[in-house]
Amino acid sequence: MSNDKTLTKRRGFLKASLAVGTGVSGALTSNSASAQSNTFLEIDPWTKTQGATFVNPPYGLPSKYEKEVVRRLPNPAPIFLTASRTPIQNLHGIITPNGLHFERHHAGVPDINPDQHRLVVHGLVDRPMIFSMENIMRFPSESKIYFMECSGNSAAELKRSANNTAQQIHGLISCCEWTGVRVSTLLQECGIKPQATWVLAEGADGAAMTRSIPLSKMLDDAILAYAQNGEMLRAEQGYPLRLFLPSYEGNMSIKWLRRLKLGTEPWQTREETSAYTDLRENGKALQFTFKMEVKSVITQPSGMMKLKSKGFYEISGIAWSGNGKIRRVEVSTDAGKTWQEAMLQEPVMDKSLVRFRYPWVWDGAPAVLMSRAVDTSGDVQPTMEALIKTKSANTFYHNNAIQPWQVAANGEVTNGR
Ligand SMILES: Nc1nc2c(c(=O)[nH]1)N[C@H]1C(S)=C(S)[C@@H](COP(=O)(O)O)O[C@H]1N2
Ligand SMILES: [Mo]
Repeated sequence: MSNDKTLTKRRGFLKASLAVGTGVSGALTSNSASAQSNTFLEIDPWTKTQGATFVNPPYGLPSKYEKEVVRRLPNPAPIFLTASRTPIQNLHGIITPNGLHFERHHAGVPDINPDQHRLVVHGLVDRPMIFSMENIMRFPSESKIYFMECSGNSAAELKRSANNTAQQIHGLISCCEWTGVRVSTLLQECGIKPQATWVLAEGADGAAMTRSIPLSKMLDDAILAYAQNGEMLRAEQGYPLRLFLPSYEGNMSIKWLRRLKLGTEPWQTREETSAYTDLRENGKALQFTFKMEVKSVITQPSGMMKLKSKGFYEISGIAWSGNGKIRRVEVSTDAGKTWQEAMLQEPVMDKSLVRFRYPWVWDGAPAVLMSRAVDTSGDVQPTMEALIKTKSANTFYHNNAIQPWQVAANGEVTNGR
């Protein structure tokens, strides 16, 4: 179904809710009623005086009424506090504000003075080099909007242990405009030896996080990023320099990047042997499953929210795929029996989050809401049952299954079965 048709359908929905006097039209009626009794036009105290000037510190903060919109730990909280999650259910559009970008670090956040930071490029290159931040920032740059997802995102939902928010289940996903230098630009400066096929990337944190990356990916779209959403990286995102590998599992986008080494095969580091592998039924583990697969999640309404009354709701959420663009998102309000096409917010970009919207009139009966994304490669987001069947019951990383949200008759929304 085209977006035009979806629009026509949406108008139909609004008409329907007007006819029964609920939802949006209900809200509009109550406003005009107060206008008639003249209370609506009364002048509020904050309109009668001069407002405060520069109440915020020079670097501004969100409104004090938004203080609940923060990064949070998963529920139940783990023993080691190693990740905080993005409040996806409170965000609009596709961009994650810098203060809300999820964090995942294996040995805390190092304090690095950019004047002292160095990036070493060595191994199978013609000219091994050491770059300062000043050197790196003199190269031609680019800015691109990309999602990043931890491959452990949504893992807890494979067991469905607790009633949780979208943030606690799926909050290891963010999307920013990343600015930096193409890795290919820097590697060309050093000269790539013809035998080179793999690159080792190492971080300067206490974990010295290290991963092997195919040279072809490094020469394709990899960025040495120093800025996110218009400002220099946040310390927790890898200040002053991180590797950014669009569409690959977040783990490979090495933060606090200090070293690139070119070689002929993967180095079999800790993070590609003991972790970040996909255990199959036969006890063998798949290595190097780099790409994050096609996925979507409804963020409004979602877990632990409550629908206050019957009537119109805009179902809205985010979709993404490591294969490229999202082609279509379908929404079901009857537990997957029937599916309708959602509207995709333009621009629909490669390896970026996409916002989808679908108009819904809730009749007050229990309902199950689901979204299913399809990407331009033709991949379709699987159900949890299908995912476990094709992958394994041992699956932990790379859970891209459909998330059902149950709406109870009292309006409570849960992920629980
Ligand atoms: N040096 C270093 N890089 C790292 C990590 C780390 O612990 N140390 N964590 C990785 C993991 S598992 C993920 S999911 C992403 C998270 O990036 P973020 O904290 O900016 O969201 O960084 C990756 N890069
Ligand atoms: Mo991760």
